Formats: sequence, structure tokens, C-alpha cells
Amino acid sequence: MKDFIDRHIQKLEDAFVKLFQKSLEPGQKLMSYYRCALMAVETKFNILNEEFSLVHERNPIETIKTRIKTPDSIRKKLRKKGLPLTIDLIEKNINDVAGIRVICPFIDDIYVLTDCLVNQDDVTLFEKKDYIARPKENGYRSLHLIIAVPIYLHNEKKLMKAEVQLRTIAMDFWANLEHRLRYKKDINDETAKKIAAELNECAETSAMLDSKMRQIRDNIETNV
Ligand code: 0O2
Repeated sequence: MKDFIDRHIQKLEDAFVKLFQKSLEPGQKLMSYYRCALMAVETKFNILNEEFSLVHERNPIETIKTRIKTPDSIRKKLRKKGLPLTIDLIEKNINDVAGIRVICPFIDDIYVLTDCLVNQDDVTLFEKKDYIARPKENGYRSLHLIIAVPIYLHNEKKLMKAEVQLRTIAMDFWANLEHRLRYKKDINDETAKKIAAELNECAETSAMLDSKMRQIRDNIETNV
């Protein structure tokens, strides 16, 4: 009798695991497509970096970082938009599930790379936000693009969206520290205001540094 019950429980457990795996499959598939999109976009930037270095003897890209949004963060974003968590709604409403951050030495590298990328005939540009020309109120600077690129699967081609953030090393330094400080708790309103003003001042200083470094580079290049 005990054997019979154990076998029955085992069968039920196996069926439950299969059902659970099946319910996860569509989500895992979608995340895998987003990972493919990141590979495709990263390769595009690596190719541009390689070619630029042949022509100009320097690299316009310092580092590339990629990330897939966590399920929790996707859920929160959908909830903020008043939407339930479904595969279709993720694809339609969340543009930054796949995110790629390109860090450049100089500001003009950002614009050259952006033009080269969006002019490629398999890249669709949906949105461009230039927070360098028009920084956010807190001082945040970066250039954001929402694009779609094709990924070629064994039996189909899928267009996948990705968010590209392009920044200089100085902008990245500022954004990383500001992001960390933003989540510090137990700061009273007055101190928070003071910190915000100081961060804004740092953003200005870092923008001046970017512009000065570019001038120095131009001077060196014209005197070589
Ligand atoms: P994570 O973890 O970095 O991805 P949306 O994304 O459309 O809902 P919004 O504000 O229209 O929201 O998008 P926007 O302005 O293009 O900015 C989205 C991303 O840019 C953020 O992603 C940050 O990565 C970065 N960002 C924007 N503003 C700031 C800022 O003031 N400081 C810092 N440090 N980063 C910023 P997420 O979604 O916040 O998260």
C-alpha cells in the first residue's frame, strides 16, 4: 500500500514539475530572444569600434555593458502602467528589457557611433532622447535610443527591441554614483536638497571636464 501511495505521489510531483516548466517556457524563450538582440547590437558596436580604430588609430568605445531586466523589475514596470504580466504586453510595452550601455572616451564619439548605428539598414529607430544636449534637471547626461534589430532563428526572423545608452566615462561615473546615492535612506529633506544641488554641480564639472579633454585631444591631433 505504501509503495502504491509513494508511486502516486511521485507521479503527481513529476506532472507538477512538467506543468511548472511548461508555464515558464514562453517567458524563458522571450528572455533568450532579448539576449540574442543584445548579442546582435553588441556585435554592431564591436565592428564599428574595430573599423574606427583602423581609420583613426584610436577606439571610440571604452566599454560595453549589457543587461536583461529582471523579472521583478519587468513586473513592477508593467504594474506602474496598470498592465498585467503577459508575454505580449512585455514585448509591446517595455522597451528596455534588453539594455546596452556604451561608454565612450569623448562626446563626439557618442554622436558618430549613434549615426553609424541608426543608419544601418537593419536597425529601426523608435526613439532618441538626447540628455547630453538637454540634461535632466538633476544633471543626468547620456544619449538614449530605443531601437529594434532582427534576430535570425532556425525558422524565423524576429524583430527585438533594445535600449541603448551612450555616455562618456565622466557621465558614467556621475550616473553610477548618483544612482547609488539615490537609494540611500534616512536622509531628511533639507540634506536631500543640498545633496541634489551638489550632485548637479558635479554634473556641470564633469561636463566641463568632457569638453576640456576633447579640446586637448583636438590640439594634440592638429599638432601631430
Ligand atoms: P535600469 O536598471 O538602469 O534599467 P522608461 O524607461 O521609459 O520607463 P524614462 O524615464 O522615460 O522611463 O526613460 P529614460 O529617461 O530613457 O531613462 C531610463 C534609464 O536611464 C534608467 O533606467 C536609468 O538607467 C537611466 N537614467 C535615467 N535618468 C537617470 C538619472 O537621473 N540618474 C541615473 N543614474 N540614471 C538615469 P531605469 O529604468 O531607472 O533602471
